[in-house]
Amino acid sequence: MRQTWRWFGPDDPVCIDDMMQAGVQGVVSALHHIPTGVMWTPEDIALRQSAIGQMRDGSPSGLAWEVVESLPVSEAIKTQTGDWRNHITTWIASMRNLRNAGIRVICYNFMPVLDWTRTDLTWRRPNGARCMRFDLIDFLAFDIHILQRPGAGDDLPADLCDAAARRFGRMDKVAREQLAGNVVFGLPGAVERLSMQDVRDLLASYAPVTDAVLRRNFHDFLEQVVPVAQEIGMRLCCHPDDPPFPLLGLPRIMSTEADYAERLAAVDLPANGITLCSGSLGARHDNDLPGMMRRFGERVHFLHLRNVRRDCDTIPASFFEDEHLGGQTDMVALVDAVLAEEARRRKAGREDAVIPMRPDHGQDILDDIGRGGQPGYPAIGRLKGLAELRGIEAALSRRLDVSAART
Ligand code: DNO
Repeated sequence: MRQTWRWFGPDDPVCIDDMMQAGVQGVVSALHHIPTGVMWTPEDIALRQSAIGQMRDGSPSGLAWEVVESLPVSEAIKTQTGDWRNHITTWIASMRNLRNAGIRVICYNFMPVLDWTRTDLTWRRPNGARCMRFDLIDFLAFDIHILQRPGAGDDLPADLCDAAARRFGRMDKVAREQLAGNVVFGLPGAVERLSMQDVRDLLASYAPVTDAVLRRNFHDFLEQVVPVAQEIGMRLCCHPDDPPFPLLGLPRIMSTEADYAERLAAVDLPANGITLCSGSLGARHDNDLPGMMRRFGERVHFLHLRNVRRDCDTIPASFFEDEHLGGQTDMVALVDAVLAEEARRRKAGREDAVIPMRPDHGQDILDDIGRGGQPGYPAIGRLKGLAELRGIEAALSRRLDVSAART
C-alpha cells in the first residue's frame, strides 16, 4: 500500500512537517477554497503542488500531491438542474489540468446535500480520547425538531421518534445549536458553510430526485467523464455514502456492494473505480469489507482505512469511530485482501500495483486535544492509525515473502 495522508492546505494546523515525521509517502489534497463548479486552473494546482513540496523552513519535503480528494460534483450535476452541463464540462477541464500536472487519482462522491455527517465531533471515550459519533436519536432530534422537516421520522418505528422527542426536550439552546452545527458541518475545509435555511432549500430542490433519478443522473455523469479519464490515464474513484443509509429523506445510492456493482457496470472501464472506505461502509453490518475488496479489487483505486463500532445491527444504526484496529471491520483480513490484489496486479504488470491508502480519521489523543485540527484529522491520532496499519502490512508481507520463498 502507498501510505498517503490528507492535507487540507496551508491553513491546516497539521502541516507538511508533521506528516513527514509520521513517515508518509504521498499527499492527498484538494483546492477547498475554489467554489464547487469553478475550474481548477493549472496555476492553482501548481501552487498547491509547490506547498506540498516544501517543509516549513523551505527545505524540500520530497512529497508530492498524489491523490485528489475531492474534486467536488455540484448539486446542479446531481439534480441535473441549472448549469449542470457546464459544470460537467468544467469538471472534465479540471481533471485534464490535474492530469497534466502529473496526478493520477481523483476521489469524489455523489452524496446529495451533505458530505459525511456526524452528530458529535468530540465524543469522549473512557480513556479520555475524543472521536466522532453518529447517534441516531440525536440525528432524529435534529431532523424532526430542529430542522422540522415535513415527513421526518414517518418511516421509522414510533419508539425511535419518542426517544428523539425526549432527547430534544432535554437539550438546552446551546446543545441544540451545537447539534445542528455538527450535523451540517459538511466537507472539512470547504468554503460552503450551510445555514439551516440553505439545508431546507437544498432539501426542497431534491423533492423530484428519487433514488432512480439520482442513479440516472450519476450514470449520465459517468458516461461523460469516465471515457475521458480512461483516455488520459486518470483513475476516478467514488467514495461511499457516509453514513451508508438514507438521511433527511434524500436519495442514497452508494451505500452497499450492490450499489457499487451497478455503478461500475454502468460504465465498464477501469477508470471507473472505487474509494473503498472501510469506515463509511462499515457502519452497515451487511457490508463485508474484506469480501468487497476481493470482489471489486481490480477497480479499487484508493483506500480509506478506519474502523467503526455500531451500537446495534439495525439499519440505520448509531456508531462511533473506533481505533483503527478496534471496531467491527476485521482490518487484518481487509489488508490481507489488499495485499493479494496488489500481488495480482504486479503479476499482471499493472502500473498501479501499489494502491494508495490513507489512515482515515483518527481519534484526538494527547496533544491533538485542543489543537483545533479538522474534525477527524488530528496529527497524532492518525499517526497512531497509520503506524498500526503499517504494522499489519509489514507482518502480512513478511508472511507472503516467506511463502513465496518456500514455493
Ligand atoms: C470525511 C471524508 C469525506 C470524503 C469525501 C470524498 O472525512 O471521508 O469527506 O473526503 O466524501 O468525496
